[in-house]
Amino acid sequence: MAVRKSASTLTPGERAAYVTAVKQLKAAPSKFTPPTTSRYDDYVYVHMQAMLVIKVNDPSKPVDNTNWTEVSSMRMPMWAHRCPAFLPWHRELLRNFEKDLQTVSGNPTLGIPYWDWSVDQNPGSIPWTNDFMGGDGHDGPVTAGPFAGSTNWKLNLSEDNDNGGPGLDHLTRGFGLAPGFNRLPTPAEVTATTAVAIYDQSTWDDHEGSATFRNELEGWYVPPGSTVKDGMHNLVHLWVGGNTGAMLPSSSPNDPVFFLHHCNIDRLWAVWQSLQAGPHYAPPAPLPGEPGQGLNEAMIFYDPAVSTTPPWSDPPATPAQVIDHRALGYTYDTDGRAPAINTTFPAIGANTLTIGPLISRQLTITPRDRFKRRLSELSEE
Ligand SMILES: [Cu+2]
Repeated sequence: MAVRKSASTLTPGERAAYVTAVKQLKAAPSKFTPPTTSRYDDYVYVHMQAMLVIKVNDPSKPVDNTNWTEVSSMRMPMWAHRCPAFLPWHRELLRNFEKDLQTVSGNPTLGIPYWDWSVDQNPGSIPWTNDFMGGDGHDGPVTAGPFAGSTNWKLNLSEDNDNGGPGLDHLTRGFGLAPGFNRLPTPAEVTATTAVAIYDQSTWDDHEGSATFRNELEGWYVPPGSTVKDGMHNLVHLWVGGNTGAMLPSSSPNDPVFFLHHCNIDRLWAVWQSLQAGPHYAPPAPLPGEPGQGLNEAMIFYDPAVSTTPPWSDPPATPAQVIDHRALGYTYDTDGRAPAINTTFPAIGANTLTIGPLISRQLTITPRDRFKRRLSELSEE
């Protein structure tokens, strides 16, 4: 059983062991057919396939930045984002990533650490130290730490932020530089999000008026009066990525902090389950035209048109199979601990579902980039 701990509580030895395991995964062979450059890159590839429709130029060769083309900048229908499966899909991704880390490190209890960004907000502290994730790039290359520069950490598969198509070969960040996304989520916002009783509900997407747990945790619903336009999960991607960073496009798992961020998102799903009566996932039945979303429906992790083997050998998990994280072989150091409730925060809209009249979709391309592209595309139809 792996214990997933707060990154802020790891010892220097635990930080070093985690970095070593991640780098071992970057040196391990791909399991896709055709292969990517490494097992780590398989996770980048799974995430890219979930957001874009891509084509492999030459299937007889490995898939890297010289061998793929963007067919569509937004996969529709969605597999993993702006939809109910957002939480179980990323849970399954992280579970397999963790199992791979355990295999390459020979440590069956290795757990992905989580970055509690509502608490650990200092850009000079954990997770950003030079013995762990490294630091800021100020809208440019990360210059320190184990993942700085393409010789230490090469991005073999990456998407350009603005144009689709291949991106940079090195890690970039821009803490807080995207206009309007200059801060991280607060403890009060975590409290408000976990107070929302309903997991998800029609319209089951990224509707800005849909105050469900999944939509608020993903970051599309933002309570009235907030100082940011996107919250929680989206806001963290945008804060780390800035205007041009690796955390913005579909290839965001290229930044190793992706897994620490999503580990915290996964933990908050577990915290929410301990607070709310449930149901802890919805919809119970498949959604017409939206594959991979029903409680007992297999989620989708790759496109058979570009890969002839799945990314991992398990039969594809359903949301129902991953609701209980302990049954998957890991716990959080916060399991069973009463979460801190911020009593000073007016829980605006918590426990109520407000879906406004169908909003007119706006055409606005900002550094929010991928995160808003679907709305802009819909308005063009
Ligand atoms: Cu994602």
